[in-house]
Amino acid sequence: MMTPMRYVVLVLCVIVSLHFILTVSHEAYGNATSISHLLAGQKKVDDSHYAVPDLYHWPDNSTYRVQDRRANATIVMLARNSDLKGVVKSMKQMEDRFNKQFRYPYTFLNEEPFTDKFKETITELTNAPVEFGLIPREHWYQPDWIDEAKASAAREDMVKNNVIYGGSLPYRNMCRFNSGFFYRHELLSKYKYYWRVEPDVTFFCDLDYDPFLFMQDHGKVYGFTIALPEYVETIPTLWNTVKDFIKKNPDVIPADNAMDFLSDDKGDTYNRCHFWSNFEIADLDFWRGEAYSKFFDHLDAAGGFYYERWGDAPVHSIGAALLAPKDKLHFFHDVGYRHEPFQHCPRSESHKNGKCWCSLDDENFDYHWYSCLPKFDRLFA
Ligand SMILES: Nc1nc2c(ncn2[C@@H]2O[C@H](COP(=O)(O)OP(=O)(O)OP(=O)(O)O)[C@@H](O)[C@H]2O)c(=O)[nH]1
Ligand SMILES: [Mg+2]
Repeated sequence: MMTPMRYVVLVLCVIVSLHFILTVSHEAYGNATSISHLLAGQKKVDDSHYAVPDLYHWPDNSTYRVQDRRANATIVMLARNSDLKGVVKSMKQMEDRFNKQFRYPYTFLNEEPFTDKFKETITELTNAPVEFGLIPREHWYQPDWIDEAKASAAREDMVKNNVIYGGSLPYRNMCRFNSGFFYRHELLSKYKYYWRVEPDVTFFCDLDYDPFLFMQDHGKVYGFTIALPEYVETIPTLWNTVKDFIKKNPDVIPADNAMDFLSDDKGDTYNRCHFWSNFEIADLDFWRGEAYSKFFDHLDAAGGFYYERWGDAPVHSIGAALLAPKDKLHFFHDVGYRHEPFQHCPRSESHKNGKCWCSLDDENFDYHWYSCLPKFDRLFA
């Protein structure tokens, strides 16, 4: 063989060997370079099994109509007065893309009273009813039984390690409130379903069906749009606490749960996958039920909301994936959505039906190497 040819062969061999080693040793690399992933990049993903039946969709000419059949549901936003600008951005889109037709009531919650300016600005944006609620102190602030010296040492450590929101006490209050208290607020007690919305999000597509009725008719308890792994530094002892709960409460865990979304080794370790809880359409009664109440109390008693920085996203996700049969979880593939820095853009027919303005060519997180959606897909494969 001629010398230059030998080099070419050698380089090719090194590349192939490296690819093989990385595929075997790094699951994320393997996923990202797999044939199915590459095909997904070519928009060939079949998402038909996530489709919402035609009978839920309203034809185009039926705008501004409040449907006869309605779910008992609210759109809920936790916000500070200082979040107003981002709240308005999210809410205007919510109205234009969906709620102008459906007129579901809004519920705003805050641990401080909302200002008149906040309330007036919000109520101008919609014809739907709006309620503003004050969060009871005992649902928000760090409980007395938390060892403050231990908690503040943990915060300082996280600041040193550049953990996002690692030094923030309000952020921890917010995560604990969203994990275990929002659904107990008196303004939410009359509702069964909610759609959680955050400031500064983007909705890319028109939604011409009622997602709450879909949830209700199909017995779904939790709906999401984006799934990804949690930062390991924020949850060092979360999974051991969960395993302890499983051991003590086997009776509340259904056999057909979604453990394989959470763990790659049948529950021994947590793969950190969670549904991104800044978007949620879910059943309040599921959180209020016996299983999740026990689950939340168990986690809360361990103190990890303050001694670490447990987020409501992994807590809700582990709760939903563990305590509900897997077919009660729903991927809202037809809701085009962005919360910085990730977005989900509906594919194929849904993109056209929703008149979506997100591009499918880039930025779609679904089959990005960091996405946990493939693990959700595999639950039903
Ligand atoms: N009332 C109140 N709401 C809060 C507080 N902190 C956060 N929130 C709300 O809780 C939700 C989550 O907070 P975010 O700051 O968006 O947290 P995040 O999504 O993890 O981080 P970002 O990337 O900053 O969006 C949002 O709806 C906020 O408006 C707080 O101290 N008080
Ligand atoms: Mg946010």
